[in-house]
Amino acid sequence: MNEKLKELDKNREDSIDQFLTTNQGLRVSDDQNSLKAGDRGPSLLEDFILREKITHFDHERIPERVVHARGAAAHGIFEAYDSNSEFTKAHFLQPGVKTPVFTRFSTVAGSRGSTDLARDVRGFAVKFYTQEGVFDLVGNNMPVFFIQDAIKFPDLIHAVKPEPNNEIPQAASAHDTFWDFISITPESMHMIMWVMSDRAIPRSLRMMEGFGVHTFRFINKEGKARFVKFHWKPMLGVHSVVWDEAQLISGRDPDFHRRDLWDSIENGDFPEWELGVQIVEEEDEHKFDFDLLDATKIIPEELVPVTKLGKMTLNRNPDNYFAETEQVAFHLGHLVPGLDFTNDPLLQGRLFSYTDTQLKRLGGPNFHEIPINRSVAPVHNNQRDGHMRQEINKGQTSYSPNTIAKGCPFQAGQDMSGFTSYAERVDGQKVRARSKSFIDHYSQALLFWNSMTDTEKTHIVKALRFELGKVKMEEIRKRMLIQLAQVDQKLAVLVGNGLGLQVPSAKDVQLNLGVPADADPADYQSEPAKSDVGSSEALSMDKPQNKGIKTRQIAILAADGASGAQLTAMKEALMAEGAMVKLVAPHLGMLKPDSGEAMKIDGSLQTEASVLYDAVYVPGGQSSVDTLKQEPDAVRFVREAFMHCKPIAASGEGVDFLKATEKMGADGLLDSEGVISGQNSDDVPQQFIEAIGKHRFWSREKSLV
Ligand code: HDE
Repeated sequence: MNEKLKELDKNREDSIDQFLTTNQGLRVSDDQNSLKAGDRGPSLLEDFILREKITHFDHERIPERVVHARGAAAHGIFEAYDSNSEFTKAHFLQPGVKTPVFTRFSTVAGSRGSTDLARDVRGFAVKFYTQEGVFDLVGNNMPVFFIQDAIKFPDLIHAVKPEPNNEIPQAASAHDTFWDFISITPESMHMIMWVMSDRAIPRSLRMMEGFGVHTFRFINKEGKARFVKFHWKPMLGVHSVVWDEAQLISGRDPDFHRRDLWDSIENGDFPEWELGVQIVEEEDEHKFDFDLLDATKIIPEELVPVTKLGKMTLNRNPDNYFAETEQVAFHLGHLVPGLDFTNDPLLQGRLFSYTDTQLKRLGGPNFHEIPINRSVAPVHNNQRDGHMRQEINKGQTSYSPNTIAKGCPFQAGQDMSGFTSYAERVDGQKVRARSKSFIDHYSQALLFWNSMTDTEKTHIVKALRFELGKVKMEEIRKRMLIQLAQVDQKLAVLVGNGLGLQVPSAKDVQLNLGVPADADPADYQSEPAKSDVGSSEALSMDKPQNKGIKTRQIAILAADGASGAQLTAMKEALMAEGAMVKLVAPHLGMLKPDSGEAMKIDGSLQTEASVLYDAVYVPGGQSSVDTLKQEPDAVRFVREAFMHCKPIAASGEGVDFLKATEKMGADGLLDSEGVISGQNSDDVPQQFIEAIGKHRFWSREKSLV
C-alpha cells in the first residue's frame, strides 16, 4: 500500500457489523419512523434524529466544477526512470523514486451527470504526493488550447456551455454561441482542429495521451533552467471511437469511460502511462517560428523528441466518489523544487483561478486538509482557523518571525529542499497587449490537418459538418468557412459542401474580431498560414501502434446450439492475449452449446449493443445461427460493428449469419477488410486477434477527401 493510501486509512469508515448511530455516536433504535404525537399525528420538532438526518441530506450538494464537472479518478503510483537528474532536482523524478498519485480525468463542458462520450477535450489532472509536497500536473488530452490569454477564458466557457436563456444543449459544442465565438477568435483554430478530430471521442480514458499544454521549467541542482512541455503516453496506444458510435454509447451507457476505468482497475488491468518531456535549452527559446509562451502551439516532436521520465500506474479505485474524486482540488501552483512556470499568459491566469475556485467549491481556505488533498510531506505554517479547520495547532505563536517558539517553523534554504522561484529577469512596460510573436494562428492548424490520414481528415470534415449543421445562424457558418479557408481551402470547401454553402471570401462577411477601440486591428488578425508547414507523424492516431489486444472488449454473439468447440477455442485464444470476452445471447441465463457444458451468458441483446464492444465473433452451430437470424437486435449488433469499422469474425455456420446481415443493410460486409470468415475455424482466432490489434478498418468508410 502506498504512503498516501496508508495516510487515507485513518479517514476510512466501514459500517459492516456496526450499529447505526447519529453523528454524535448515539445508537439509533428506529431509523424508519419519525417521532410523532400519536401514530397518525404530526411529527415532533424535538425529533433530533429526524432533523439531523434531513438537515445533513439538505446540505449534501456542493457546487460542481465550473468546468471539468464530470470526471472519474483513480489512485496509483509514479515511478521515475533513471536519467532525469541532469534536468531537474525534483525529488519525485530522481532514479527509482516511487510517488503516490491520484489522477482525475474529465470532460470539460458538460455537467456532472452528462455523458462521457461528448465531443470534448478531456482533462488529465495528476496529483503527485511527493516527499517535497504536492505537485499537480493539470493537463488535457490535447496539447494546445483555444485561447492565448486567460482573460478570455470566461468568454470561451460561456460560449460553449448551454445557452443562458434555455440551458440547451448539454455537454455539446454544436450550437450557435460556441461557433459564434470561435468564428471571430482565429487563435482558436489550431485547437479547433484537435477538438474536431477523433481525439475528442476517445475509446477509453486509458487510451488517451495527456499534455501539460503550457511550457514549464525544469531546474537542476546547479540551478540551470530548461523549458519543458509535459506529455503522457498511454501504454495501450491512442484510440478513439467514431462519432455515430459515440452518440449511441451516450444512450446505451453514458458512464462508458468511467465504467471502463473502474472495471479495468478492479480486474487488475492497471492503466499505465509514461511521462515524458520535450526539453528546450534556455538559449534556444527564440529558435522556433512560434512562441514557446503561446499555448496554442505545439513543439512538433520531430523538432524536439519526448524524453521519458517515468511511468504512472493506476492501481486502485477510490472508495468514495464524493470524498475523493469530487473533493480533490488541483492547482498549477502546487509545485515542488526543480519545477517552475513560464510567462505564458494563459498559465499565469490559471495560477489565480484554481485556488479561487476551490474556495467557492469546497467552501473555505482549509480544502488542503480534506483527506484526498493532504500532502504526505508534513505541513507546518502560521496559517490558522477558517471554516472546518481540522488541524489542532499547538503552541503560543502563529506568526513569523518569532522568538517565543525559537523561530519555528523555520524557513528552509535551497539545500533543505526550500522552494525558490527561478530568478528569471523580467523587464518591460506595463501594457495590456498581446505579443506579436503570438500572431500566426493558422500554420499549426494546417500542420495538424496535413498530418492526418484521409480517414482522419474525413472525420474532421464530418465533425465540422455536424457541429456547424446544428448552428442556426447562417452568418456564423459562413464566418467559420472563412476561418477554415485560412487553414486549408479544400477543408473549407468540403465542410461547405455539407452545409450547402460556398466558401465566402473574407470581405463578404463582416469580421468583428473583438478588437479594443484603441488597438490596431492588424494586431489581432493572423498572418496567413505558412506554406511549408509540413506534417508531424506524432499527431496522427491512424497508424500501426502494435500494442496488442489487452483489455479489449470482445462480444461472442451466440444462441443455444452454438458450436461449443469453436466458442471455447475463440474465448481461450482471446483471453490468452488479455482480451475481455463476453457471451451475448438473446436471453440471459445459461447457453446450451452443441457440445460440452452449459455456459453462463454475460449479457442479453436487450442490454448489450456492439457499440459497447471492440469486436464481435459469431461461432457456428446451425440452430444458434437460425435463432440469431430471427433476432433483429442480433443483426443490428453485427451491422453496427460493421458500420463502425470494427473487426468481425465468424466460423462454420456463423458465416451464414454474416451473409444474412450483409443482405440486411451491411453491403460488402463479407469482402471487407477486418472481416474474418472461415469455414476452417482453426485459423479464425489468430486472424481475429491480429485484426483486433488494428482497432478499426477505415476502408469500409466513404472517404470525403
Ligand atoms: Fe482549467 N480550470 N482553466 N484548464 N482545468 C479548472 O479548477 C482555468 C485550462 C483543467 O480534475 C477549474 O478545480 C482557467 C487549460 C483540468 O479537478 C478552474 C483557464 C488546461 C481541470 C479552471 C483554464 C486546463 C481544470 C474548475 C484559462 C489544460 C479539472 C474546477 C486560463 C492544460 C481538474 C477547478 C480536476 C479545472 C480554470 C485553462 C485543465 C475554474 C482560468 C489550458 C484538467 O479553476
